[in-house]
Amino acid sequence: MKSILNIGQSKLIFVQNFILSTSYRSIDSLYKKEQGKVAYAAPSNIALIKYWGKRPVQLPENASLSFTLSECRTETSITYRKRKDSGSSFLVTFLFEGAPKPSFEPKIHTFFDRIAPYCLFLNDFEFIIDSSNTFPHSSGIASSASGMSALAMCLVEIEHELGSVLTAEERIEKASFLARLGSGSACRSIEGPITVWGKHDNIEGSSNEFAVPFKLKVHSIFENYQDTVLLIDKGEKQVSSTVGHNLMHGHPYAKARFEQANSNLEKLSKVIQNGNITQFIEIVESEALTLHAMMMTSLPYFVLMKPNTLEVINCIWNYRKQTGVPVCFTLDAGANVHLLYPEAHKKEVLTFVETELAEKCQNKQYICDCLGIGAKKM
Ligand code: 2P0
Repeated sequence: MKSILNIGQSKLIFVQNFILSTSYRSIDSLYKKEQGKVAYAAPSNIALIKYWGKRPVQLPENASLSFTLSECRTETSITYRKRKDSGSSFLVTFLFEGAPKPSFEPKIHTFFDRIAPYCLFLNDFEFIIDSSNTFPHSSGIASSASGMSALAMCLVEIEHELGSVLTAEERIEKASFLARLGSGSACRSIEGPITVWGKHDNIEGSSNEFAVPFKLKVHSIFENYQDTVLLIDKGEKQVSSTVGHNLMHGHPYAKARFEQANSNLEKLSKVIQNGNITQFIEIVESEALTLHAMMMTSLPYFVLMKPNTLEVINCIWNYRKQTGVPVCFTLDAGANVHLLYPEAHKKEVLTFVETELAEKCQNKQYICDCLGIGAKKM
């Protein structure tokens, strides 16, 4: 992407792939506003073709494809005010649900350091970031995707208010680019209902640097597709995703895995168009188990599934065999199970969840979600 960023009235900066060609920093009078407040809600997403393995900085080893969710969201507002003196350090206060959470500020500083070359205003303003999630605390649902995408949308909006001349389309692309630098999978939460991140020959416009919406035909069976998230274990994971990704360096199956993911994405892309649900189930469940197989075969090896993860998987397989209802599962980097099914089967699947699966969830908790359209201004 090539565009011109105009922070202020007269200075134009060429941006190629969001990398600025000059180290120009804005001066006081050039900003259109001195203070303001922006707010965005951004959802979580669930990968069907998994991203597991990356190169610096946050570039994926294979293309991934995800469903953007709707109900599991982070809502973030940023209040910004011009500083009297621009400094080399950032001035950020982070609030979680309205209360100060200084423990999160180092993460924000790391993120700001990384995106500073693309957001020239960061040192000239002070920021109060207030964030909250619509899903329960420590549910095992990663808030990094929704959190980083909401934050990225807010920052791009601030840049817009300050005078950036990026078009609406370019702003979305830039938000995905920035979100990726915060957390890889976050770039897939900006848009919906299906997005692809990572260069893939069969997906036009796909890029390693930001996610793009899946623009090919989507079969009606996938409209409003349901995701019931079964909260199997809400404890802290023993191994973070970042550590897990890094264990793919030198992993004995890495090369084959990256090729397999790209090939599965191509197959899934056809299935999304033709609605072949049997193939959909096969690809999606195989991807989930392969992700965990990569964890179990890395060094050090680790297991994120819990006994009830396997119990639930077996229940799903039995139920599908007995009833023919096309319900399948996928897994994130954790013990929770995402139950995926067409909206037409919602009633019977929720009965199945209540009667057989809820008791295998921690505190019988599960979250009903479905496909969504991505980040929204609040
Ligand atoms: C994914 N996951 O495609 C894969 C599948 C989890 C399982 O991307 O280090 O939080 O911030 O880039 O995005 C989780 O890893 O990792 C993840 P970083 P991220 O959704």
